[in-house]
Amino acid sequence: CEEDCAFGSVCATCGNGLTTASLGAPEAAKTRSQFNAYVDALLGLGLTVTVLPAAAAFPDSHFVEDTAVVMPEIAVITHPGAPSRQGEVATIAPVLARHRPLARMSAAAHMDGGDVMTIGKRFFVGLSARTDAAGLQEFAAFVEPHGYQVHAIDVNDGLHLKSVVNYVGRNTVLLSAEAATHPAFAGLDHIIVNKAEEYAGNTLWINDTLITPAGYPDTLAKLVKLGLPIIELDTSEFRKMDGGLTCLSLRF
Ligand code: CIR
Repeated sequence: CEEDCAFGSVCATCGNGLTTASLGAPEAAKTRSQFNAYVDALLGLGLTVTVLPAAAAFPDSHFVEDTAVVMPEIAVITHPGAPSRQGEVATIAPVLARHRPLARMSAAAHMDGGDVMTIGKRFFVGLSARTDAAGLQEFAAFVEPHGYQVHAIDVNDGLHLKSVVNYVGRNTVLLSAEAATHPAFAGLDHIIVNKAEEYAGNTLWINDTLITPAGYPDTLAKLVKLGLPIIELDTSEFRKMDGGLTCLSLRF
């Protein structure tokens, strides 16, 4: 059961962040209102929410998920793959230190939290443009002593592993057809997101409710069959910056 989460507020410079999308610039005011709706959804699910001050020097800093991986025993502070984002961890580490002992990744390794999917005591770590083999190795050294298994997954769709692959409860993973062939996902039931709706793979399972991006009817129809409550949120502005629902918070 997740009880806490931490956010970085959206700053006015959010349109200056990194992106590979060609969807135009996000509107700061609309980004903020979508962010507020997201915070309200998590409050409605019973979470205690810590909203951090906006950090104007870091236009991607509301995608706070990339700065850390939090588990019951420790919080791993990552060394993000994009140089422009590496300074974000200094704003997050002191906040997480109030909740967990910290393990800090070295500057020789790279990892974005968006590449780390957790299912119980298993971590699925995407090797991507942002997370490298050294990041995987350091992460494994931090978590294996706590009884976790770490599985490496090559990321070919999207920016991060969780851009398209996410656990949605009931032993089920939502993922692309390509990811579904990976042996690490063999023991799980699969819901395949079709190519046109890959963005909807970034669905969040929290306290047995699903939060999914609005506007992806095929994926929604498949998720409904799980029988869980579903909240749809407009994420148009985050999508313009390669972001989605999981990236906007650290949940623990
Ligand atoms: C970036 O390129 O780093 C940001 N514009 C988007 C990060 C999205 N984060 C995530 O999916 N965990």
